[in-house]
Amino acid sequence: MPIDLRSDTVTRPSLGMRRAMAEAEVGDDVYGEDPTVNRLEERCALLFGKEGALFVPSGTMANQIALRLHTRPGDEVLLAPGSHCYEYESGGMAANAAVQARFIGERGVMTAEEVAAAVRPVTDYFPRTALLWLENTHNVAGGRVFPLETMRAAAARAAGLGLQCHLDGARIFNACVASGNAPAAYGALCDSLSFCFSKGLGAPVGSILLGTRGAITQARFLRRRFGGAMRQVGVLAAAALYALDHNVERLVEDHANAQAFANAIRELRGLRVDPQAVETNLVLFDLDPPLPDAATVIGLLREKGVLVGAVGPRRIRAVTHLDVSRAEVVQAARALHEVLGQAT
Ligand code: TLP
Repeated sequence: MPIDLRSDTVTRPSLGMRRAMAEAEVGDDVYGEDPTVNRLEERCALLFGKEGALFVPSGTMANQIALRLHTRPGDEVLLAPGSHCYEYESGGMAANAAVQARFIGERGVMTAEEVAAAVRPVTDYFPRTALLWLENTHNVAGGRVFPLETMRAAAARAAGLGLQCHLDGARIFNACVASGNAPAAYGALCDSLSFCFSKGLGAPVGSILLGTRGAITQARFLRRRFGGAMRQVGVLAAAALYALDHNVERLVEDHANAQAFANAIRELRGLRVDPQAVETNLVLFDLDPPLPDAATVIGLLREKGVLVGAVGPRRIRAVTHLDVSRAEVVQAARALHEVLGQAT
């Protein structure tokens, strides 16, 4: 088996999780009759202090539904450059919600002042600024944790200006564990929030969307329209419940492993990595010439049984997760030394 650092999405359900899935009590969730799904939705809503929750197949679907909930065609959405819903959802913002993006902030974080400055006056020629979109941790910013006070202030200013606010919390538990903030602290500052079970939490499938009771009723309708209404899906909800019980606190190990990886590669000549910028389980590093580019290094690492991904022509991302140990992370760093011809 290769050491797979491409993403935390690559984790496989553990034996314990598979057992929980096999034993799950199920029913037809389209009739609202799957007791395991109902239990999961209630638990998540409670955990984040929201009225309602909806289990959906993917983080992308949660985001796409959220965009539809909070906007009308032609509206403008304020979001940080590189946000997942803009970059990696196959143009869904435009295709599904028909909205346009306005980028604010830097490395995934925006201030209240930046929000206020970007909201358009109401006229008959500007688009309507409808939604503030937050992402925490921020993927393209290298798993950065959005500082809670800054986030609260940005969201409060947006609310004061009549905007809705959604938090793409695909990796919200990484943010919680790294910062010590409770999930409800994030739930309190936004109108809706989504997070994924299928990343660091180790479940095979599934994300959740949280919001007001009214928003979730509407979201249920949109999920159906997007083809995401599922039947005896308690088998997947059981994996998600298992993940909440067993795989949240252990995220600190992934963060420590990411830190160890960054430290182990930081003295490589021509490679730029900032271990201090590694706050959670993502490590970004850049390769300066004369080092080979990202595609070449990825190919060479693959030959040594190490998988990583490119996020730019000279930028690589390595992600730690519950299927890679400290020893494997150290081995991956050693492989990188070798392929860059700098083994000691
Ligand atoms: N991110 C994936 C890829 O799509 C890039 C990854 O490997 O990191 N929000 C954020 C912040 C995400 O990072 C992702 C997945 C999603 C949403 C979408 O989740 P899924 O893949 O379940 O649709």
